Amino acid sequence: MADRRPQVGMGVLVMRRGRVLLGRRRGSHGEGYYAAPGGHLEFGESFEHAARREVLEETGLEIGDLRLLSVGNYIFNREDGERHYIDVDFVCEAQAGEVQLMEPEKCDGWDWYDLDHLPQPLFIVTRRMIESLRSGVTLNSLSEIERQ
Ligand code: IPR
Repeated sequence: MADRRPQVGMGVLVMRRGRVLLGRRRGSHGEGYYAAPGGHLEFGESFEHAARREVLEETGLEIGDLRLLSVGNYIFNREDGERHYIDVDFVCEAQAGEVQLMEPEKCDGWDWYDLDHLPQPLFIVTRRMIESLRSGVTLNSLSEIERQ
């Protein structure tokens, strides 16, 4: 079944003055969990284009140079079944400009958080991204599939 194949997700840890941009997800799996901006890689799209597009679409922010942060293999439980994602995640600095809530149906609101005072609960992908930021480890385990 083609629709049972994994999809490719993208996450971007956007930073400004040492703080990270997170928002509480709504209307999809991981509802109620705080997550970094991100979404699906579109057909024929580069990682860089997808990352810049998703951040702009969701927050109105332009971002600087991107650095690979983490890669993960995730399964999400939803009422309509499981979704399997390979997520490729980046970190960058925000460029000048105010953050805007561009997709209120997908997020309760964006805010900047100190790494020592992160909101809870964190979306599993975002938790992994922050762990990677702290540890420098891009891929935790070749054999593990993480679930939320
Ligand atoms: P969209 O494309 O709706 O922004 O996707 P998303 O935020 O549900 O993210 C999809 C990939 C994640 C959940 C691993």
